[in-house]
Amino acid sequence: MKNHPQITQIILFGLRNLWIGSKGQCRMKVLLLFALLLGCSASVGAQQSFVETKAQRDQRMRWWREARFGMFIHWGLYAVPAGEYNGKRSERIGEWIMEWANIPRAEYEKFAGQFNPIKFDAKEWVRIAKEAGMKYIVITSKHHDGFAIYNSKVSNYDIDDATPYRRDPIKELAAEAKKQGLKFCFYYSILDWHYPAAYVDAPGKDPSAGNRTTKLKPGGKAEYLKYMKEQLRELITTYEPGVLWFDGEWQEWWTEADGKELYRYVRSLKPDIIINNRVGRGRQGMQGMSKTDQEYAGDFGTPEQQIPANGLPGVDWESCMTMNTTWGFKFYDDKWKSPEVIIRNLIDIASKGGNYLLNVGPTAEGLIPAPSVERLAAVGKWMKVNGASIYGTTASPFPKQLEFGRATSKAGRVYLHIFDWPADGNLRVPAWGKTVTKAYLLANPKKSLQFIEGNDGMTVQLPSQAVDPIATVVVVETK
Ligand code: JFZ
Repeated sequence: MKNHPQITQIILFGLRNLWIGSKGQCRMKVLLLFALLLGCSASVGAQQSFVETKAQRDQRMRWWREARFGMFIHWGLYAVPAGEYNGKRSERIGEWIMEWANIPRAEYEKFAGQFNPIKFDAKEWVRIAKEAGMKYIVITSKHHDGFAIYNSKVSNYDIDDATPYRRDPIKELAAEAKKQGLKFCFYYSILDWHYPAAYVDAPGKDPSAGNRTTKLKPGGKAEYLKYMKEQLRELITTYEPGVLWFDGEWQEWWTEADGKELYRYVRSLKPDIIINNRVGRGRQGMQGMSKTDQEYAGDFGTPEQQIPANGLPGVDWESCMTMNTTWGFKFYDDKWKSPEVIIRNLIDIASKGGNYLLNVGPTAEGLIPAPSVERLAAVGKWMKVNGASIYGTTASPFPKQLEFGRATSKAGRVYLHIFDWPADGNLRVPAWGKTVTKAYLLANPKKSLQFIEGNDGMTVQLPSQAVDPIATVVVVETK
């Protein structure tokens, strides 16, 4: 609301003239009018508190756009069964076990007694993320199962009250993230399988088990909204998260108006916070983008387990992905993506102007699984050399997908990510309307590469062998 102060000034000016030019009873009327206008403008301000100028929005989104790479952490009671219940396993995701194994609430609650993450080490978790080159952490404060992984004062169903651990690991994690320079953020599920007013109405299902959708008993919605807001207030005021990443919004009882209202509420508690589009009803399926970004609540789109083919110019978005096939820990899921796939995903996403939120699912003991740690170390090794081609970059300047790999841009330069090394060592780069002044390998900036510019592009002479077979980065400086 940039115009807001100006409008107020104009109104005040008008009122001053009215005041000067009036007497007695008339002055009373002016006073009344003044009070009325004041009330109006205040309520407009509150209602539209999330309306901001482009410059204000750019400022708020700045760290997030520059970061490009974050760690998603799915950690909760589902790490106890770890994908197996009464001998039953599933191809489905681990944090949905209360749904796919049809576990009644009272049974699921018992996992709390076995959740004792004595090996949790906040410093180590943050170190793993930081070493990978990640700039922020988004952790599940409460997933669909309703269990709070932080110390919630408005619930006993949380790690501090209901588990033998009797501590708040999130306090330590938030503090450690801040210490090591990473932004600390929360996931929060609107869908809640544990809330008393929620029940399942589906054939063959326990009414208190998990389900894709739940219903709320009469009067339950107002009660639940109050509870949710109290938890969100705790999360925001205690841990000062940079992002609130909502989920579970596809419930039929959750409306776009609810989403807008929740968005405003969260922003009112922390004006510079960033909120994903799953707060409202604007998300279109798993591609995750809002139908139109002006109309729907939320600051960024959330493609899940996928990368939009052509990126989404002018829209902020973040692809969240797993490293195996589950978000929450499953002890038998060994379908790990290779470091090559993960690194190239990061590059692909950056080349399309998005962020990459890469998931880990720690165990009930508090450990990030070793295969995840290994892969993150490999990403970190690549990022140490090539991070400049990812952080603070914007999408590829080329109108068509490059044949040899991907590209990102920054003021005065383009980064070329070579996936397929040219057999003859000559990298053909299509023209993009800029005059090239210099080319070199990001891994070796002191040594310039020869290049020839033609009408339809340039050819860069590369070493005969790939410097990094996963992705070698060539920097091209332009006028
Ligand atoms: C959601 C969660 O359900 C999932 O557990 C995980 O947290 C992921 C990051 O986000 O994934 C979805 C989102 C939407 C649907 C299903 C799973 N849906 O609409 O059916």
